[in-house]
Amino acid sequence: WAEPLAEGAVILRRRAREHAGELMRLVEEVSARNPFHHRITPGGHRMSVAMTNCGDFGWSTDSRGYQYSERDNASGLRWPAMPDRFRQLARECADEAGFAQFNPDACLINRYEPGAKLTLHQDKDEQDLKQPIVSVSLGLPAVFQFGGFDRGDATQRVLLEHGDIVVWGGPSRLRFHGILPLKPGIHPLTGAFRYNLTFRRAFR
Ligand code: MD3
Ligand code: FE
Repeated sequence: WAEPLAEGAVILRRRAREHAGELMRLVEEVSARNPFHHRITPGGHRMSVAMTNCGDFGWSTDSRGYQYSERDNASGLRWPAMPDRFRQLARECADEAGFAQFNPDACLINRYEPGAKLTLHQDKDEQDLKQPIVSVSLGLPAVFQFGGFDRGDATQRVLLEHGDIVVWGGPSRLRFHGILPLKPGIHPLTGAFRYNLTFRRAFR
């Protein structure tokens, strides 16, 4: 069932649960070709979240900054194609949330180990900020922080659990958000990890 979180943000609780096995198998296929990697922020910090991508473009960060690129700088290889099942699920969920014709060209895959976190940030490296982002959470639960339009604004906390899908669009697209340090645990499908897939339209 769809619950609004804020204007433009809809949570589809457990929406991906029945697809989780297949999604994780595809995550394994992608990461077998372009392994998860702890990238370095422009400020010189190693990210606690390990990342890979699939699709025409992938998001990454290095000393030069944040960017979408056709190749993985770490390996020099192109990103693996976005599996049809990924694209189809992202599109269905965007439709359910009221964003028609979503056609992602990038899928960032984040892997969280115990203690891994994402500090409050905005996603604004995409060309058309009218396009939503669809996020799929798999494995261990995490506390998501959802803020306002300024870094210092109050934040709400939302638990994101295995199979939860959130569609972020409209005015919510530019809200600050982050993930608190992951609590250790064991999930039957993903073991000691949490995975998050974000489907994006990087370029018009
Ligand atoms: C709200 N990922 O990859 S997913 C990210 O769980 C990111 O890995 C988190 O933030 C994760 O950039 C959170 C939920 C999410 C994704 C994108 C958003 C929330 C968002 C974009 C705008 C507003
Ligand atoms: Fe983000």
